Amino acid sequence: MNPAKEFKAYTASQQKRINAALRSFLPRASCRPKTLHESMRYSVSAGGKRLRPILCLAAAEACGSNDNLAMPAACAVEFVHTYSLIHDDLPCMDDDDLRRGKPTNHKVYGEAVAVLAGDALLTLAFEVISQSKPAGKYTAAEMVQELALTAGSKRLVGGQVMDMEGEGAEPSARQLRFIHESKTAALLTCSMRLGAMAAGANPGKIDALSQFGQATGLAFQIIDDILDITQSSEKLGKSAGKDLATEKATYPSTHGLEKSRREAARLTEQAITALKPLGSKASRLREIGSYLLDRDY
Ligand code: GRG
Repeated sequence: MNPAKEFKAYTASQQKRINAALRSFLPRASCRPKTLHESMRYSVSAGGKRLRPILCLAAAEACGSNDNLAMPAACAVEFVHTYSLIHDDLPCMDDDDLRRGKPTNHKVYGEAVAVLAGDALLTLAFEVISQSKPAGKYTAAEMVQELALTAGSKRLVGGQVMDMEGEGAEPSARQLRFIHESKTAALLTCSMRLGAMAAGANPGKIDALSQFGQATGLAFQIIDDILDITQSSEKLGKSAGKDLATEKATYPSTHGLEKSRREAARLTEQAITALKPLGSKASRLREIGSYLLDRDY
């Protein structure tokens, strides 16, 4: 099999494992109250690249562990991510009606249920990660804390508030970087750290993987903003062209497409260099980093 085909088969097989695990952690759609559980399952199973759980499992593998140990953490991160998408799409936030190629949660279930489905997914994430059985010196409680710090007011939620407050005004380069670090890179970095913690990795490896997560996360956001300009809604499964329509300041709107591509490539190179201490065990992560730079959706 050629390398591109092999990588495609690897991601498809990881997505399949992750989807099965996500389903197993979610309450059944028939469980009372039915509408809420249907709504949670709707957004989780609507699709999505499963990038964060794939990274979490690959980080555990890069630390020499069986990646099954990281599966509860991988699913917890995807639940947090899906909650953030449901809430971000609400009329009081980004107000969108297309996500993962389907109508957004509130368009199907109404705003109140969408808010509550997001709340319940966030809570479920902590129930699931608390079931982790890490291999080495870390405890499940430390993994819970890692996820809580990432999802909280200084990272995910804080980034969202900074983003909202910046609307209509041109954010400085520093502000834009803070928003990208908090809204995007923090959860990718957390995925890496949780995979490493589940594997019982030493601080040197955790640091290397965190650097990879941070740089890849910033590159991921730049590429996301480029795709918003260059791709169709159909291809992306979410509304394209929104940043231009709402005059939102992004890396490409400030620096242009070419400079943005160069910056994403520079960050990806930085991310891959950070993996040096992990040697050949990190080859999947290198492939994922390169794939994310070249992705078209
Ligand atoms: C706490 C409400 C709340 C929001 C936090 C994550 C977030 C901030 C908002 C979601 C919308 C957004 C533009 C986030 C930036 C990160 C990003 C590009 C998310 C999309 O991730 P993909 O492409 O999505 O991995 P899929 O659908 O493939 O999982």
